[in-house]
Amino acid sequence: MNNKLKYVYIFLIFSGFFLSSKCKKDDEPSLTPPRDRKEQYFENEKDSILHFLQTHTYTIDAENNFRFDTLTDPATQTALIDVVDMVQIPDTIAEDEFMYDLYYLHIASGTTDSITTCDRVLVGAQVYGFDNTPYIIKDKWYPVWTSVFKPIVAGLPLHFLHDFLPQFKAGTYTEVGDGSVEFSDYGNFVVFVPSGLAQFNRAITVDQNRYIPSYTPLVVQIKTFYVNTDLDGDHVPNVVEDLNGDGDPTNDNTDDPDHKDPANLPNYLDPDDDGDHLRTKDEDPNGNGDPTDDDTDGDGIPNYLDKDTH
Ligand SMILES: [Ca+2]
Ligand SMILES: [Ca+2]
Ligand SMILES: [Ca+2]
Ligand SMILES: [Ca+2]
Repeated sequence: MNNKLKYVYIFLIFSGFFLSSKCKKDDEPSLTPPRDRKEQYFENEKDSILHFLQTHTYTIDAENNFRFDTLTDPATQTALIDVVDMVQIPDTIAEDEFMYDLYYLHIASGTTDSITTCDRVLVGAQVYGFDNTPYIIKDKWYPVWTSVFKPIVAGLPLHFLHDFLPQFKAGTYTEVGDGSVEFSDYGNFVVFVPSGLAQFNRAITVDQNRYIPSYTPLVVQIKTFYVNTDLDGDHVPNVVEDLNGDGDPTNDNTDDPDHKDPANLPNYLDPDDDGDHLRTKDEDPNGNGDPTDDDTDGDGIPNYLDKDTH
């Protein structure tokens, strides 16, 4: 090794050393291991959620917004605990599996289209701390899209909504002249969410730099304004494009079953499902608007999924 090379070599070793020691220092906070999920729920959150429901009452205002307040007169006020329902939701991340008690207030079921696990839903969302801190600005019910199969609302992962949203229907809307719409008759519910079913150890920014802190249960209100039941517009509903029926439309791809082409879209986003260059909605010889009931060669596979039949 000549001197010049040696110098470069030593420089690289040292700069590498300094870089790695610097990185280590910067990364240190994230090296704190996350808390034990089961302990966090049973020791820090389960009782406090129950206590919150026992000691708070609520109102629903003219805009169907949920507000909670301290229960001061049990003779005239309704305690939340007396009106909520509860479902048990498994923790799918912890090694030692356990169940969360997920309490929710059913306000309205919705009136129009049913929601399936394969759809995308336009929701309004409000998120509060149990101390009434709003994490999304109050009265700002701007609609956000979420997939039911991978529900993330305003940056907050809420996977339990996968099984929850299909209990509700969408609403109706009217155009109000300035290009915006007003929603009514939608599904509406409030969930009292343990942090393990939401942000857990992450602090999440949701609205104008408001931070949802880690390890705190949340009050989440959801309104199901609108549902898109046919995302690729091919006249086959998203839920019917879930061919293996596992509730997830992202893993069904007729013209690329072995996932060889990353650019090939799964059926729920693919307007030509069998890749025969005739659009699915046009593989409808009986012309009834439903491509699923046309099987020209009688082989049990509808034309829109049958590459050799149009
Ligand atoms: Ca599927
Ligand atoms: Ca399709
Ligand atoms: Ca047809
Ligand atoms: Ca075909």
